[in-house]
Amino acid sequence: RKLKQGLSDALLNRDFEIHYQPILDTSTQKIWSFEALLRWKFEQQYVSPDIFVSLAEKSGLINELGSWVLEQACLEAAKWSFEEMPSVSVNVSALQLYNLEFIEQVERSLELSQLAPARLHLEITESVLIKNTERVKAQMRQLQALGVHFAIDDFGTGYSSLQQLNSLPVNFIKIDRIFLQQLANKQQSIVRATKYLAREFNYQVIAEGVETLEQLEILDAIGIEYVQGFHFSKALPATQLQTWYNEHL
Ligand code: G
Ligand code: G
Ligand code: MN
Ligand code: NA
Repeated sequence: RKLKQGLSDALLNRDFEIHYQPILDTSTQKIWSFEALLRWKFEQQYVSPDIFVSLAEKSGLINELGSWVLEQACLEAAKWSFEEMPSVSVNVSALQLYNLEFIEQVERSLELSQLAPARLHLEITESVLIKNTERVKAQMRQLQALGVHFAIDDFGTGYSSLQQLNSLPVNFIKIDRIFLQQLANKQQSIVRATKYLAREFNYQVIAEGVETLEQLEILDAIGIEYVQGFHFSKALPATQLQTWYNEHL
């Protein structure tokens, strides 16, 4: 209960920070996107987003929180001056997509920030498509018509992923990092199969959780387009992105 009150207060005071983790283009090794990852400190300690995001979902705060993240991430991304013009990848909870105001929230963030819509990528999980499937897909198509891109996050860990694969209104598939742990044992079949299916259905693939050069080389050989992970960088405060960029790229 204390945590919930803290979260509610933090929302009033906009007492959150967004950190950004780079996603690179495998073939050029240049920056392609930054994933926005929310950070919240409660009583001097960082609380894991897994915990406070699900708390926000249960207590009805997720729309306000999600809307703030979206707006803030667009505003920050619009100020970036890296030559590649990276996109910003924002995690969106299923409950946000079920909200009828979601499209307006996205439009408002784009307008306010003047960010090119194609530079906004929304990461959703497969669970989004369990409920209200047709309405949610229609909403996603409407946003795609504006130029916004979608990625399926944590791919392979949810339900019915393969069955739905050919009808998802998404541009990218993000392979969950659990499948990268097996790369080292040379058991690459899940990543290879995902890449194969993605090619059939015209999706590009992002691998998250890349921690070693060996993993990177295997993913490159398989033809995975984009890579993210501690091998490159953890999520960094917005103020440290330029320094990281200057030192690493
Ligand atoms: O950095 P990491 O511990 O930051 O993130 C843990 C989990 O929290 C991930 O699954 C990530 O998708 C989720 N998460 C981080 N930021 C956000 C956010 O702004 N919105 C939502 N819905 N989830 C987020
Ligand atoms: O579910 P989502 O993809 O949104 O989660 C992002 C989460 O993955 C964040 O908690 C982030 O800190 C974490 N993460 C990013 N790169 C790596 C990595 O290379 N290794 C591990 N173990 N976690 C990572
Ligand atoms: Mn994500
Ligand atoms: Na993920």
